[in-house]
Amino acid sequence: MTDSKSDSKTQISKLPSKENFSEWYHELLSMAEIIDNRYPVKGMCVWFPFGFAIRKNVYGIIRQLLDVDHQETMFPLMIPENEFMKEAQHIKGFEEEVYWVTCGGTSPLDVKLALRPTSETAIYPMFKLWIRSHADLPLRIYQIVNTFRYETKHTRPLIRLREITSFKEAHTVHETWEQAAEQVEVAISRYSEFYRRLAIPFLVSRRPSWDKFPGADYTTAIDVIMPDGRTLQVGTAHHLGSTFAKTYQITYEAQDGEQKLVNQTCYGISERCIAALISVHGDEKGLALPFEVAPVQVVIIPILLGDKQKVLAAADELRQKLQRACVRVQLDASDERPGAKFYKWEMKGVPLRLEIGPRDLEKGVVTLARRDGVKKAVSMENLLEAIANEANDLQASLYQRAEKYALGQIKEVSSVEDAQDQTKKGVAIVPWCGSVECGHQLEDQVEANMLGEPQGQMFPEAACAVCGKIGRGRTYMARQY
Ligand code: 5CA
Ligand code: ZN
Repeated sequence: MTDSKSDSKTQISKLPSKENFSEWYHELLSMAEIIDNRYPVKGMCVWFPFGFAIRKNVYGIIRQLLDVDHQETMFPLMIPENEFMKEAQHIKGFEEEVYWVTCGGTSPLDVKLALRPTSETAIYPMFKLWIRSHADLPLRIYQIVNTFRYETKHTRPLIRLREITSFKEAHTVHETWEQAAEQVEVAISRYSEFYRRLAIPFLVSRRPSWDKFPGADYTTAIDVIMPDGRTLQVGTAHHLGSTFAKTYQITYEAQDGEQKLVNQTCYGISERCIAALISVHGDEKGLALPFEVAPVQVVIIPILLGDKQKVLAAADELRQKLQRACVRVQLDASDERPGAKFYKWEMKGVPLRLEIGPRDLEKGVVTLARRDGVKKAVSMENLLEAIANEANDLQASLYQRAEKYALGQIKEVSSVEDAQDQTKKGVAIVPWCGSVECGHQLEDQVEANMLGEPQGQMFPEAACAVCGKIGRGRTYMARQY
């Protein structure tokens, strides 16, 4: 992973075309040094330092959005079997996915310990102890931890892991069902803001009843359309009602002195958000990162002609100036040719490149190249301002390009046949009466998943694609990751 080694590697191997999305994705993860997939346990991957720096910046945004009114905390990784086995629906949903710790050294454990697949059963027994009265509510906490799921479907780095390393789970407690429902909306709006900051367009839908979180009253989900037209669920918010409150006896003393069951929500995001970031913005040259999350925001490439020392000194002065302004900047003064350097930093998704040569110096300008291809000369004097502006424009341009693609992948259809065609390349919006029976038939006949009812949209009357009943109901359908 020394510079010279990775350079020689990047020069000989070329990134596959994004048309072959799966190959492109896997190659990019290693060429851009995000994830090393060679760890010898299936579904468990290693973050390269560069990938981890992206993660740090991305999760910094999540923290910023939640810290407004949530408290960050940390619960143990292991859950005793008796607590884990209390909530029947939850057990049913997760029992095939749980890793169990059964021994301490050579002695069998009295009580088996589950590695958390998610943390309801670790957190809620403690909520029972923490919550006494209405004055303790609402309670909003979150943690960013690793969780373990023995996934049986095909595993993929960042997308379907057996060790999810970056599981952000929030858990909230409220007096009434309606307050918890409002919290689900708040969660979705925070996630929406999060994905806007990553310049990623997304869909919001209410999952059908058979696909909601085990133990939830309902689940609202955020999905991203990937480059192959399949969707990736990148966040979910669950209304848990009083299901877990009953199981774990979480009650509070209401204003009137009565003991009442609490209402709860939980919502989660994993490193799938980084899979979406990479996949939506990346291109044939590699990663393309929004300024806010790029580990290197600006790279300076000296064009070493003429008085090399003078150019280098000017480039370093520039670097210091940007560093003082808190820009994550790197000066690439290595012996590589400028072309090889461009290639290397484009692969890493660096948003802005500054080229500085003897002629630029004479004119008091630098050449600024944006990762989306826009190139211009900017004066040294206004450089900081220009960087801020170009970072904003790049953000808008990344979003526009992604949105144009996403909109092009979504189509309203009216029949099962058209839904089948459309889900081969993207997302179909299909008239659905809302019945479970028609829902199952749709999934069978279309051979795709129902993401559920689009949120925040109104549709004209149409006939259910299965039973013909007239109504305004719709469902998104897609092939899902
Ligand atoms: N306790 C709730 C809310 S935190 C929960 O576990 N919800 S979940 O099961 O829907 O997971 C939250 C999110 O984690 C999912 O929406 C999905 O984006 C992501 N996720 C789920 N399983 C995996 C996996 N095996 N690998 C990577 N990400 C995953
Ligand atoms: Zn129907």
